[in-house]
Amino acid sequence: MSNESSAAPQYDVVIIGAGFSGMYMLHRARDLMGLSARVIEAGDGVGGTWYWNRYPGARCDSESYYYSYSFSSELEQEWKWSSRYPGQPEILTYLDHVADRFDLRRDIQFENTVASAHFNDAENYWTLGFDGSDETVTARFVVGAVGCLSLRNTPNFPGLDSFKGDWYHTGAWPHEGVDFSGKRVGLIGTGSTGIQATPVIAAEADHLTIFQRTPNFSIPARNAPLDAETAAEIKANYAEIRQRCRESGHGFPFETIERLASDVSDEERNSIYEALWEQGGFRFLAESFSDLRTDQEANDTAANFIRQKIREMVKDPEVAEKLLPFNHPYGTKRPPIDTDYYDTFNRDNVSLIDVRKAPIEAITPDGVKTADGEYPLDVIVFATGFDAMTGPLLNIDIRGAGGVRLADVWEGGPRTYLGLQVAGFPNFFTVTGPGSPSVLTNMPVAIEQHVEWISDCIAHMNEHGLTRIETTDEDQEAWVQHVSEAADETLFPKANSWYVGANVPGKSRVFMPYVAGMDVYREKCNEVVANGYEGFVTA
Ligand code: NA7
Repeated sequence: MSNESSAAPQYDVVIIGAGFSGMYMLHRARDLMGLSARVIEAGDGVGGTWYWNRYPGARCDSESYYYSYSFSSELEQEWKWSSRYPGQPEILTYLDHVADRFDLRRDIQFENTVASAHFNDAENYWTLGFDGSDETVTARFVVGAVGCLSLRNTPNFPGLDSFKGDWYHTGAWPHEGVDFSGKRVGLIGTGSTGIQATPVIAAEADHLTIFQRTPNFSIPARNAPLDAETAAEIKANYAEIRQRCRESGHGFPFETIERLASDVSDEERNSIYEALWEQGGFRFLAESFSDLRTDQEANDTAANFIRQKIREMVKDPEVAEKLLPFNHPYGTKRPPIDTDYYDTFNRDNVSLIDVRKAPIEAITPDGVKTADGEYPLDVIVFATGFDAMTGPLLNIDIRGAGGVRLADVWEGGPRTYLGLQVAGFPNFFTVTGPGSPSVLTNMPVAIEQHVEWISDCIAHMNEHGLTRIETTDEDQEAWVQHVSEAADETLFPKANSWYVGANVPGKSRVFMPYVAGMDVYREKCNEVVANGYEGFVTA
């Protein structure tokens, strides 16, 4: 690949990834701004996360009516969601519909994986190269819409190659599905994915063995069909619902609660938790008390409530004990929500293995070997998550001004200004990058804000005849510091979560998302613009 060409770049904008972010970015750049734009996508269809994660039980933990685009009122009025939480197939059908409705596919290059992105410092454009091809694409601007959870984390257990059965990572599930009937299945990982997959696999398999390293706090989802009356009410009030999402701290249309856990009696607190437990979903965290993620004692009240529920739901006290979370405050790892997760441990064909006590040592030809035994299996499912937030970008050989490698700049953890740009990488924007509220938010809300900010920035540059925009080291360092201080005011850093990169051996421990809230962040981004793109240098 060459960086030397002085021909005009082929595109105004090249977008990496055709998920929620990339699709909207394409629509804005091409249809609303009249720019030449191209999306490069590794898969053979749109959908990003929802294209790859086809595992049994895959479902969104945000409710369908607000886990969707808000940019087109026609789209939101015409689309019909079937249930409270949309399943993966339905979300993918929705995204396929969006691709067709806005005629996006003609500008998406499928089955191409971006391997490199190099900046031409003299002429201010990027050249992108692909895996297994000599083809290159050039663009004035690059938008990394690569997703936060798209680079799979498959632990490097010795012997995996020798396994005689089949193994799968939930994040690259076969399109034709997997038949578990009559099979002895092993599932490694009890994050949101493992918790969703467990009941569905258990119902089909001959036997399911779950290998758990860390028990989690899971809240019932209470999924149900979305009845016609509720759907009509949502549609009638969509403008207000969207407004509430945009103005909220986490992109949800929930009620803002100012009450502290210590403001109420034990009895009242318990009945608040009980009512939210019955309602199901993220409201348990969002609408109970405002200090659950900042005050350990407050957190303990919620954690103890959930532990008691687990004890009540799981009949075998020894199994229940193993399922009790013990090493992180509630809500400091991504809180899962579930359908019948704990009940599944009452089935005869399910066993739970604690691999914290006796770690997995190897995969053998016949199954999984831990420090205290071997478990014969026909199928192994890795629900072991992702190299989150930084992984998908670092998986590309990104070189900025002067050939500086992103991998070197981020060696000690991600450094960004607003999660939108990295100093030394002009004209390269990231959607929901580290340093922005991102994964702590209902994602479409964070995505739309970023895509709109980036589009407006490019429009501003075009209006003013500018060809280069880059943040400064100084502004970036101040932002990195602020992101870190914001996290330190909370309980988040206490957990070994993927938010801090703890799930990937050797990854620098840095709290990556910005915790202060989408509302605060949105205001900051608006201020940056009002102050003439403060923190950026343009030319
Ligand atoms: P997560 O939340 O990262 O969960 C991965 C699970 O896999 C978690 O229980 C891990 O245990 C476990 N894991 C990872 N590596 C190992 C090894 N080496 N041995 C045993 N167990 C291991 O990923 P998910 O796919 O569930 O969820 C990702 C996000 O998708 C989710 O947060 C939502 O935002 C949607 P650990 O907790 O690290 O001890």
